[in-house]
Amino acid sequence: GYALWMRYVPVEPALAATYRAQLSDIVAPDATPTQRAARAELERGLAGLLGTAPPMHAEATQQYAVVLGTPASSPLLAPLHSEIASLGPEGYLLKRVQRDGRSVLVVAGQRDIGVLYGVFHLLRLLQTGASLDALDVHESPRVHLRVLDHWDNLDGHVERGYAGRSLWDWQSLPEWKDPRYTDYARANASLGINGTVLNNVNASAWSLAPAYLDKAAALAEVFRPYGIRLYLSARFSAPIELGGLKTADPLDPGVQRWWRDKVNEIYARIPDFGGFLVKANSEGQPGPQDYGRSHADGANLLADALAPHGGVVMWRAFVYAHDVPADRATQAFTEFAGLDGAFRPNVIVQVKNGPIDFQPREPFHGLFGAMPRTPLMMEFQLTKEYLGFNTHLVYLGPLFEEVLRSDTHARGKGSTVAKLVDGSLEGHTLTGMAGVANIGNDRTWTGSHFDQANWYAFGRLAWNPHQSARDIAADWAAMTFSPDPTVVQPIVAMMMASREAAVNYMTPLGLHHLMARGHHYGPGPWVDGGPRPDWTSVYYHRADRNGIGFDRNASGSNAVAQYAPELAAQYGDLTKVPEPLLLWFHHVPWNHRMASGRTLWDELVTRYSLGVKQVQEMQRQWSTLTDPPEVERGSAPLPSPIDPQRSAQITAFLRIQRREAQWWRDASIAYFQSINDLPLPAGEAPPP
Ligand code: GCW
Repeated sequence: GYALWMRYVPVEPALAATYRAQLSDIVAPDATPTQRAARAELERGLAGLLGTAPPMHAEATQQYAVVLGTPASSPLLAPLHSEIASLGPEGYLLKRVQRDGRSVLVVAGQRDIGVLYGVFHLLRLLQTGASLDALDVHESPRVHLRVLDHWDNLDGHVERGYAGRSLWDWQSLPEWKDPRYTDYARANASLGINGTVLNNVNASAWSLAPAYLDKAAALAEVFRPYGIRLYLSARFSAPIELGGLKTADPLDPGVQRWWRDKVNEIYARIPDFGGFLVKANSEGQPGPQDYGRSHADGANLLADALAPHGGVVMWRAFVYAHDVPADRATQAFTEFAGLDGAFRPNVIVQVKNGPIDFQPREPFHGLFGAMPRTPLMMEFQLTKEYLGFNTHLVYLGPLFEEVLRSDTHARGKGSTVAKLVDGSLEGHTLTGMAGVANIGNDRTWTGSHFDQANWYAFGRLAWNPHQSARDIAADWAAMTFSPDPTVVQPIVAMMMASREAAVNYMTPLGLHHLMARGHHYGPGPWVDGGPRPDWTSVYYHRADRNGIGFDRNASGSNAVAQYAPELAAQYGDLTKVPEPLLLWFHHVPWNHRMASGRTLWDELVTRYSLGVKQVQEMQRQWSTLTDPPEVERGSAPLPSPIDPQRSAQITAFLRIQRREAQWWRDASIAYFQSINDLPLPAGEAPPP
């Protein structure tokens, strides 16, 4: 699993012959580190896919069939100058052109990084068995900051990480640059990810100390040729902890000077440093409110220090109070919406996809659409904190797609979250998407083979948030396992059903945060004697003898008012709210009639059981690949298209998921039954 989706295994012989003829003799510059990275990737890819890499030349030859480069690096591309310039600094084209009476394949960008992206695109076409006959691809990213957020601590522990320890070996840096850092950069560049935040948002001030900046600078050197800028999470109180100041008040001139000096110190080591990510006044983290100042005051302090260098501040809107909130789902909106327009131009507010916390299903966050003058950046979580960690197969593509396609109605119908994130709705040029990384030092990188797909899907959607999760899954499956449709189809079917399965066996019909307290693995819908009422699931599901669900209407917390009027009307109306969000917005009697004709209670039980069945179906689909049926009586079984190493882990993990889906169903049903005393619908097995 180490090679991720960049396996470059031999393509089928007839196709290889066609590709070999089309890709013979390549002209590619090799003067800069990025040019060399593009060349090396192409050589490596073609050697693997086609058996041998065609000859590569720095200058044009008689017989060249492929040209890589920019108008500046290759005179052969000068005629395409304006077409290439229109693609922007990170864009590329893959195109057939006529040169000297023959057809030549061009992989070109305005800058070297575009060419590297183009090479990865070309390799993807080969890996998925696509035709190169009439290529005419023009690509540029729709989103500028495409960033992985690592929640990695300096001691190597990854908060909410299920893939081993941190990839960054702080102890041996800066002297030792593990080759794995380069593979990490290759994987990200293959998707167009162009930024990485090295350290946890629950940040240690020490990550800004000189010794750690030297280590970070060494990583930045590895990442630079791959177009990846480095960012750091900044602890708001660092001026006190590192600088010995008495305060971190953003309006204090001494504090302002400290941050300016610190930022200068960083840029002296890392000239292309991206900027800071900040979690402030949330879950005990220090912040501007400690001094009676606002989030805008705090963000602007850092933004002013970064502005002369072109750096940005990604200021998180995830704020979770010390005291017990009336409705946790409303807090970020309450604190941030009124600050619209108060942030410096180099601040982007980073908002989680939903108003609670990365649940299997949430409505989109009400801040999307409510702060038109402020660039908002999407934060998705790739590490599956609330979705079964690394053992449950849950492809997050459909979750991301559902959020991005949600209509905020901010500027009338069709104002999707994707259009806010790509800046097109409000005309913002500072745009971004962050994914909380699921990466560690596990051999598979992500703790399981299928979790690689979540890294992959995030990267592809950050490049273009309008893409389809299914298409992305198909590419991933072809590159990771085999382009053979008989392999891709069942894998894509498993992936596409997997998120809904998890919603069903964990939190159906708009339920949320029913996971066991603290670690968030497995069911815990009951009161568990925790220190705060909002740290137990009963705060969220509010089940009693009569009904279940969180009333977020005017009669309750009125969270619906944080959405556009059309949506507030829909979500607030029991007859119009989409059933998948029913119990998110309403407290509903157990005997409420659902669209299926069942009562709410019967529907809930049915959903829990359906989740288990969906996992069984995933197991069945997987087994068709690992135990292909005997062709006819007496004949030997066909060889499995999946190698035994990967198939063994996937099979075992599916077995765990099947058992734990059952655990979720049984525990949840038993618990709710203890409250409502209702019988199970006919045919439903009672929990043991
Ligand atoms: O989901 C919660 C996690 C915390 C995390 C926090 C956040 C980094 O349980 O571990 O802290 O969100 O997003 O800040």
